Amino acid sequence: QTVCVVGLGYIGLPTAAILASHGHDVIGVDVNPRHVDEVNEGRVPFIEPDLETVVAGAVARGRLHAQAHMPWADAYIVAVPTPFADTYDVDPRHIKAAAEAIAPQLRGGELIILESTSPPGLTEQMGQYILDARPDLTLEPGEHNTLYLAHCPERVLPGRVMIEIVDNDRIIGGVTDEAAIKARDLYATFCKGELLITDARTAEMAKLVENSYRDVNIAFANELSIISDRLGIDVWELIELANHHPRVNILQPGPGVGGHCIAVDPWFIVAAAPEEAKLVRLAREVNDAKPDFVLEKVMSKAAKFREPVIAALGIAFKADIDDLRESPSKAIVERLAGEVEHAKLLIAEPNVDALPSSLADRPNVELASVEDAIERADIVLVLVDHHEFKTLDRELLAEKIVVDTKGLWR
Ligand code: SAJ
Repeated sequence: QTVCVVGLGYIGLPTAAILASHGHDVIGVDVNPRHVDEVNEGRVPFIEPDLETVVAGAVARGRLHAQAHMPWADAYIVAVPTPFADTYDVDPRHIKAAAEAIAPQLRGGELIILESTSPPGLTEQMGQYILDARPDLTLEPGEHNTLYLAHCPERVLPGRVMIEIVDNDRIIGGVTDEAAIKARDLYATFCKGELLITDARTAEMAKLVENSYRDVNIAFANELSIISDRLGIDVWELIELANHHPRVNILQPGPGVGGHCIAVDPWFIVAAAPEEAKLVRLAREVNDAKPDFVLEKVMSKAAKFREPVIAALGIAFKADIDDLRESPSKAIVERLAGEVEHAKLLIAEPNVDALPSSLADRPNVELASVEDAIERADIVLVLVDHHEFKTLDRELLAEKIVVDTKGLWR
């Protein structure tokens, strides 16, 4: 079977590589020529453990090939970005472009799977984009010109993608029952988890609900941290104690919620049901406001110094990754650099070699080793629980003012 994977990013490329290593002939399509070239050389344009080995092997055996133009294939897997527009509703432009590129290639009988995170209805909308371009085709099953359309959301955790892509259970949402069965048969060739069949809308919603569940739980933890601060209680001890109850499992507070999934997906639910999605919206607002609380805390400490030196530990969006996108820690540091007068900011981020331009261009900001940053600082601000910080010599912190948003050094 020839499978075409559209979009060779964090999800598309691992999926293409795994399919190729399970006997499929895979063509990866990407609009970025640099991505295409790198993949054809067996390289990966971002960090993900074990991915490069599988990509290089598949390319060397001739099973995986990348190109810019859309080919014909028995099955298409679409994994392009679905960002939100200003209104918090989805911006479907990449889905539309993919659909319009696939449409002219189709002969009837093909399976088309949308993996990108989608608000309820987007899979059907993608089908409509295709049918608008190809009125000679149909979604009605059993005809010579039938297209089989399904939504199979990805649920892999960055950093564990190559394990989770095979081991996780998968939700398979067919626009028709026949499409769901065809999609299930394709995933069965590489997926060891359970393959759970439903309709496309429920599958779309299930993915959004999983990430919202986590967002609501983290918002609860973040609110508890603010309440505990007011009441003079150690929130980490509090949560640890409460979690001993067999039916309680509170997540951890932090400087806010980042990444491109948990901080985005709940908004699709809010956009789809604005009147009803009260708790989902409030959780987003609580998590988005957490950086303000951290900022105020640091500013009140900094006010005691004429020229405060602040060591900021971590700017990634979570522990032990190099991903700075949608990072609340990075946003906090940017605001500190702009808003605290005469402050000097020393940033320790062991996972990057250089600061992003939003920070690098500022005269009062410097990338430093964690030891150097702490030694020179008046205030030490912990923003990410990277493993390098956990094992630090506590002697370094004597006489420092510490603002610890991750409860590392309790
Ligand atoms: N965070 C906390 N406290 C916690 C856990 C996380 O503040 O107790 C913060 C993190 O620091 C980070 C953000 O939340 O800023 C998100 O991190 P994460 O590790 O919870 O999730 P992501 O965004 O890396 O990946 C999530 C995963 N979804 C779930 O666990 C339900 C992953 O399985 C999904 O595939 C991914 O979103 C996605 O692509 O949707």
